[in-house]
Amino acid sequence: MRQLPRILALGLLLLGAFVPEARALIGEERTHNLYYAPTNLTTGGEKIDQILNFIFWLTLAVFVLTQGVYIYYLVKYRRRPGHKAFYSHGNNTLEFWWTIIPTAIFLTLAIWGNRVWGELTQSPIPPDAVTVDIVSYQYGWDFRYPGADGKLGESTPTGFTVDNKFAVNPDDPAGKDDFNTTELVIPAGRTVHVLLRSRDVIHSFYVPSFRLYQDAVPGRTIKWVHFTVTRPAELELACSQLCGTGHYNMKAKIRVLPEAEYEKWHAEKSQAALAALAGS
Ligand SMILES: [Cu+2]
Repeated sequence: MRQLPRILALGLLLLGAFVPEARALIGEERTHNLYYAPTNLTTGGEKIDQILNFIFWLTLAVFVLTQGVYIYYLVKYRRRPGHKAFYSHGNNTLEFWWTIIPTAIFLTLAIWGNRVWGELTQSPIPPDAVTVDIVSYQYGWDFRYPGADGKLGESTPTGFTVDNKFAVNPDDPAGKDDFNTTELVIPAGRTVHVLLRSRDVIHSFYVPSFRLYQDAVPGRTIKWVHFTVTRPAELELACSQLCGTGHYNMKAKIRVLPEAEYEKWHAEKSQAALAALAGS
């Protein structure tokens, strides 16, 4: 009986291979591009897709080329009566080129990838960006937003407690109107800057539709992740580092709203935070 969940999961997978309706039970169907990744939703994600697509076509070309040459010679030098085997000692010119060309290709990919990473993470963050403080833990996510003042209260990468789950400085006035949520709500068309922390072990902020993958490391605040989502969407944030027994269930909702709707949501939330403060 302990095997039952596994048997069920395997049955679902097999069913999914043949019955399209059953695929919905497993997850979102991914048929949008070469890698079966979900549709890209960020401005920066296009650059990541360019690299992935280039690698795909390059790999395909190399595969066809090498296998073609291999099969050609396999047939050409097959065993036949009257043809003697010839022993080759190698060819230095060929050795040279098939070392130089792959080296150049790998260097190009490394430099290109590094540049894109730099562009996406080191580019200046616009002043009107929405900042969200994200704290990961075994097994969930907490989100903290600045209130009406647009400023998050001071926090530290360590010092989390049961009562202070964002490790904030309680004396910082900027933090008085901040509010928390358990879902990530962000506007479309405006830059979002996320601060990533972890309360316990390494977790990972992974949103395939954003082409974004960044670890949250205990004792650090990761400050370089920022992105702009192109249109409203309902997505899921899933932890992508095996962080313990509850890892499979470490997820949170992501709601990307039209900007006006986001503004309304934010105003309501910060007013409620202020009202709670006045009441206490
Ligand atoms: Cu995790």
